[in-house]
Amino acid sequence: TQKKKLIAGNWKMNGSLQANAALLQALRDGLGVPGCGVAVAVPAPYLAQVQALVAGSEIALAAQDVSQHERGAFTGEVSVSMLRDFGARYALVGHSERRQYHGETDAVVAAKAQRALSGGVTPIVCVGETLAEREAGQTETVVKRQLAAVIHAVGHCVSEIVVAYEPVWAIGTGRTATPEQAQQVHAVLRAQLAAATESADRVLILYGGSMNAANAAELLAQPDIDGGLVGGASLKAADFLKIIAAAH
Ligand code: G2H
Repeated sequence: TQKKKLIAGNWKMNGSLQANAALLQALRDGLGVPGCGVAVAVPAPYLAQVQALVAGSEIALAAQDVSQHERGAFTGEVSVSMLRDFGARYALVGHSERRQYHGETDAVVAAKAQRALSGGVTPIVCVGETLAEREAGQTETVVKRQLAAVIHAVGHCVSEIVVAYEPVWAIGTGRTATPEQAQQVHAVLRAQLAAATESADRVLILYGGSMNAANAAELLAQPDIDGGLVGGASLKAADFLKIIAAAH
């Protein structure tokens, strides 16, 4: 495909004022003119800091979550208009850690994706099966169910979302899906998108789960893998830059 790939770092709950400044400086120094889109998903308290650190660069700002509500009595939540105030272009939605540890259901994830879109922030919708689900042969059923909820909620805006396939058993475990395993699921997701929009080819489907400098190129060479959502390896500038360089 000719479309520009996207490499998004997901810092998760890591970082500090000092570490963020050093990481962004190293990224900016090494980035040049990237052949792909680049984003960093940072903890909410650092949005303002990182907005300033990426200003004038090719690096886009992303949040790791967004509330499904517009405003009001939702203690601890961050709204899409708040993200917009700090220049966030993307928000992760439904990361497996949110689903697993914070009880986010398909319905909540779908509502968040819809809220992000209507507030002008592109949701990066994460889907993926657990090891037990894969071993039970349910991979396709699970990811299709997760994506279907979002497609239903966003209606004709489906071509504006980004999807990230993250097999839960590959997250932070050092165990990556093989390029063939990942491609197989990406093709299923592409077909599901194609049934909902004529622009399915334009939708970026990222792979996430222990993507690193050594395995990125072969994953990104698959026809339906349009980029990466990178956790651990996005915290080291040299590794993240290598992954970016592998995305053309
Ligand atoms: C999957 C990924 C980034 P890691 O969660 O979202 O993390 O690359 O550390 O597996």
